[in-house]
Order: sequence, then structure tokens, then C-alpha cells
Amino acid sequence: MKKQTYLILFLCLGMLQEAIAQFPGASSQRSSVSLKHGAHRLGKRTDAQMETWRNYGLGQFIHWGLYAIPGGHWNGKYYPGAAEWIRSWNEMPNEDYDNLYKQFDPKHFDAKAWAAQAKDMGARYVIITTKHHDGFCIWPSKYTDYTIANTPYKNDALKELVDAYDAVGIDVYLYFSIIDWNHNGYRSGVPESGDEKQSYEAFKDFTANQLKELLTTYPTTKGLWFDGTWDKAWIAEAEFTDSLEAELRAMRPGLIIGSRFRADENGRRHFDSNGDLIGDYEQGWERKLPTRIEEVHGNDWDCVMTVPENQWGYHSDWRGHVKTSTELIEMMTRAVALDGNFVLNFGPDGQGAIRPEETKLAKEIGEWMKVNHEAIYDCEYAGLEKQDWGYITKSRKTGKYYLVVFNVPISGALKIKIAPGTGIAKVYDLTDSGNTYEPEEAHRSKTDGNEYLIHLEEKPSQPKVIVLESSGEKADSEVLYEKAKT
Ligand code: H76
Repeated sequence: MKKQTYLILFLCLGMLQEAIAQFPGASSQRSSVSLKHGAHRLGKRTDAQMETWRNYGLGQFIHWGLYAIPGGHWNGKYYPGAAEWIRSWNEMPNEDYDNLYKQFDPKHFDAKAWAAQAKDMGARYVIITTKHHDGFCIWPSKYTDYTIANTPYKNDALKELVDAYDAVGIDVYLYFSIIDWNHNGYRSGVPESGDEKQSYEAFKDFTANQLKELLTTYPTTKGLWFDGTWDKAWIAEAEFTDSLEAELRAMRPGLIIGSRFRADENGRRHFDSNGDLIGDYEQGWERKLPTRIEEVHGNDWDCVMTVPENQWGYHSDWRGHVKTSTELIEMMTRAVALDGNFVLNFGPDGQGAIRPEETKLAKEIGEWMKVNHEAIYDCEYAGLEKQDWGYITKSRKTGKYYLVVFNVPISGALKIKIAPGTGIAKVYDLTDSGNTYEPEEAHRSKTDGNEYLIHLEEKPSQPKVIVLESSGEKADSEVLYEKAKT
């Protein structure tokens, strides 16, 4: 090579190094626009707190606020929307809604009972609405009068909940809505006039103050779950939101914040202008789940799910399909099998009671979890081909595979394809390790992996977990498996 070529190569290398230093973990192929307020980290967080988060498997969401009082009805009329949005309904005058706090006196509220039920269900984290879009705070915020302190109930319900969940070992995350219909500076559109701008500045200060107040007052909480961040006004605040996020993180090392908090300077949300995830995990899986691992792009994520199609806060009259515990267990397993967490929503009523339908679901999920939690906790995407009979998860701690069976084929034979170069050491029921299976080898391939059939003798009545322990490659089979010539 000529000297000149060496020089050019050397220069190129230098530029590449600089680019990599700017975006640690970035591959040299990454197309990149330079961003001030894009992702500040590429790839998954590797610290202990995030590792804990990743391993939760199952969480609980709680939507509880003033909307629980009307419970989806006003003046005898049925509100067809999501109960927590009732204030935005023409049939409910704002003034009526804004006076509901005078009636907030939940006689049946028992934080310890909620926590005990969540624990029994198998939840390992909870996300609690501290303030929904209506602006009502279930903690006595010193930055507004629109709080629980000014209701007949008076007490700090958030503190009661944080203490109760902490006591049973469920990690607490705080839901916080940026939309605030009660604050006079709040705007959805970008403020234009000087006055508007000024009041929006006051709203920004207010928001920052409340967030700092929450982190200071509830120091055991682990993260913030943001909502209502899709407004144009908020999206236009990339610089402010980025520096606020940095401040919050500095206040609480390890704090977990998802991809919903802030946009980059081009208004891109969740994923920045380079396609990189903003925040610690993807927060776009609301009332929907991915079907393929490619859809989650190697990121952490959680799915938040309602029991009916779209009700979060208490609605006394659920219409449409109401999910069963089996459906929810299947969704949870699918989430874990695709590297995510599953968070099930609860909407306690205006008296603070959890409705019987939710109590029943919690109990049924809990019964399943008591026996099968090994397939959910501390598990990840197994890296094996998806099969129609259900989902496969893999323990991050032991490397065991869990075959969670939801649809037994009429043949009774469960196909499994394990990685090339591995064999099967042992296959058995999670509930009874003495009940073993002799997998039948169906195909072997050095490139595609080895295929086996696990024959079930009877059709289970519940989602069933079979444990598979893999081993190193076993001796070549006598049968010759040839590739078809076509
Ligand atoms: C729209 C919207 C909000 N985001 C969900 C998590 C609920 O809080 C719903 O009201």
C-alpha cells in the first residue's frame, strides 16, 4: 500500500473512534445525526436496579383518583370512554368534576389489603397513579391545593400505599401525568403569546417541583412511569425535559424512567432521530403485545394491560370483552418470552375497594403463579424457534428452559427445536419433577438445530409448564437426516 493510503486509513480510523466514543456501544454502521437530546445510552442498562426490573416478570398497575367516584356515569348516563377521562365528556360539567374532591372519603381503603392481594397474585412491582390527567394528587403536594389533603379523607394515601407495598417486598413506581387539567398554565398546544408562554413556564416549574417532591418524599420508590407526554407543547421542550430528567436521575441513582418522558429536539418520541431508544425501557406497549422478538429491538420493555378493552380507572359497568385469568396468564408468558414484563391494571372504586372481578382474577393468577412462577420470574427470551403450542422462557439464573403450554395439538406432540450442538438432559413437569418425558428425536441438523417431540399423555386443564434442561451435544444418531433435494 502507498503511504497516502495508510494516511487516509489512519484518519478514517480516528474519525470512527471519535464517533464510537460519542455513542458507546454504537456499531460503526449506525447512521447518526448528531443530537443533543437524543438517547444518552445505547443498549440495555446493566446496573443492579435495572437487572431487578428486568427480572420482575409480573407487575400491578393501579389507577385510583377522583374519577373512581362517578365510576363512568354522570346524571344517570353511561360514559362509553375510559372512566378516568370522564371529565372530558360533554355530559359532565367541569365544575362538577372539579368539586368531586369534596366527596373523596374512601371508607374501604386499606393499603395493606391491596398490597397483600398484589403479593398473593405474584406481582413484583407496582405502578401507582400519583396524579392522572385531572391533576388531582393522592399525596399532599405543597405545590397545589388540589390534593388529597383537602378532601374529607385528608391522609396521604400515597404514603400508605408505598409503605404497604414496601412492607411486602413489592417495588413501587410512581405514575405521573404531565397533562394536568387543573393547572392554569397547562397547555396541550405550543404557547404562542408572551402571556401564554409565561404561564407555561410556571407550569414547567410546577411539574419539576412536583417530581422532585415525589422523589424526596417517597425515597424508597424505584422509578417514574410517565404519561400524557404526547402534547405538542411538551414535545417542543426537549432541552427542558432532558435537563429535568438528568436532575431527577442525579437525585436518585438507579432511578428508572421509560421512553415516554421526553422527545428529542426533532420531536421524536420513544426512539430518537437515529432510531435509538430514549430512556431505560420501551414504554409503547400499552394494551398490546409484540409477537416476534425482532419487534422489541433488543430493548427492555413492559406491557401495561387493562382487564376490559380500555378501562383503567373504576368504571362500574364494564362492557365488551372482559379478559379471563387464562388469557392474562398467556399474555404475561408471551411478554416474558419476548424479554418484557407484564403489568396488569386494577381500578379500585371510590370507596377504595377493589372490585370482585379483579379480586377473582388476582386470586386465579396467584394460584397459577404459586405453582409456576419459576417460568416467569428471572426469565428471558429463550432464543428458540416459537412453537404453536405456547411460549418458551429461559431462566437467566439457571439456564433452564420452560415450555409453557397453552394449546395442546390434537396429536399431543409438542415440537421443540433446540440449538445446534446441544442435546436434552432432562424433561419434566414443573409441578412434579418425577414426572419425566422421553423426548423423541424427530430431526437433527448441525445448522438448524435439533428437533424433538414431547408426547403429552393427557390434555391439561390449565396452562402447563414443562421444564427442559439442555446438555452438550450427544453422540450422532444412527438415523441419517438428509436435507431434501428440491
Ligand atoms: C390515554 C391515556 C392514559 N394512559 C393510560 C396508561 C391510562 O392512564 C389512560 O388514561
